Amino acid sequence: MTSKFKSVPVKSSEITPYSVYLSRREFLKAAGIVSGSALLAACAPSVTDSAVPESEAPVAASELVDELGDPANTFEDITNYNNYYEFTTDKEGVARLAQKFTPKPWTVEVYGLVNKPKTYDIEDLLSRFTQEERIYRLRCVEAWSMVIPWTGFTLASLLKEVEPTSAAKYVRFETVYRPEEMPGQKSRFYPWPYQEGLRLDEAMHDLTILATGLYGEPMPNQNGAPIRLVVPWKYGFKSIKSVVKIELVAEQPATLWNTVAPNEYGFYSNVNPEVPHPRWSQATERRIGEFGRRETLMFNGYAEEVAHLYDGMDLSVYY
Ligand SMILES: Nc1nc2c(c(=O)[nH]1)N[C@H]1C(S)=C(S)[C@@H](COP(=O)(O)O)O[C@H]1N2
Ligand SMILES: [Mo]
Repeated sequence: MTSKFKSVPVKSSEITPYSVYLSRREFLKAAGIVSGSALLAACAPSVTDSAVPESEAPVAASELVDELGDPANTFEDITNYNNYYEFTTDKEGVARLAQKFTPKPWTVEVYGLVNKPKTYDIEDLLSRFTQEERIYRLRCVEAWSMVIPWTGFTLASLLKEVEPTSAAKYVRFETVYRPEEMPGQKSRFYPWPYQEGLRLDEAMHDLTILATGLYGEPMPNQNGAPIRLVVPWKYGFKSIKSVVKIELVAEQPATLWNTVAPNEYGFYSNVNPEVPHPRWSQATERRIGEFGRRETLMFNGYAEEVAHLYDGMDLSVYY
């Protein structure tokens, strides 16, 4: 089964807090039906239907899988295997180093080619914009991936509020610069602060969100607290963490990875199994928590929604 389900937004009232989620899982375990993540897949045969009250099992299962039927990674995996070079390049060391980071108070400045520039407090963003759950695949350029149940809101809803002018063609994002809290920012290898960018139509796409949490919890520090970009059809490095500035600009902005290694990390960086990284293949990936490898999907499985954005572009060149 392929795209029977869409990654449609859900009402915030339908979001399962992590605690409730856990107790449901415990319930399912007690009922003897959680013996492995495969059983949570929507496609799994429903041999246990009779043993499980209808209000429990199908709801829990549907909240835990993406639209392809792949189960979400565990909270444990998502929060202990991270790329966040401001802390360390050791993926398993980010969680500990990020504990000291203070995500509050926090403001996000939205400015540049807009009619109504505005600086938002994080509380503002949380109350003003409907928080939805989005279960997305995240595909790192290093060829590993996870499925993550984010909460957040569309970047489009924020951009509409500030009214980009007709001169605005791109959006530039910047991560906080706090070397005293982020030891990796003392490294002179990288041009801090981390920057990223999107074309305006990519930024306005409904799949593009500003995520404020995961598993119904506020965003963990190691995942980019208190607010980070998530662009699910692009390699993970485009999904910039701990954003403090969003600037509407006329020209394609510089990005950290494109500046450091332009031949390895393009501006677009759409997931594409057919275009290898100069140093490794992108044809397959390792899903964290699984054995073996899976085929990488064009646009990370979101082609139906986003391929039209790149009509006329030579996708074998625009890495
Ligand atoms: N500011 C900042 N954002 C960042 C990164 C980073 O090092 N710094 N790493 C990127 C990369 S390479 C990936 S794969 C994802 C990882 O997100 P996760 O740790 O929440 O899974 O964050 C991206 N955003
Ligand atoms: Mo990545």
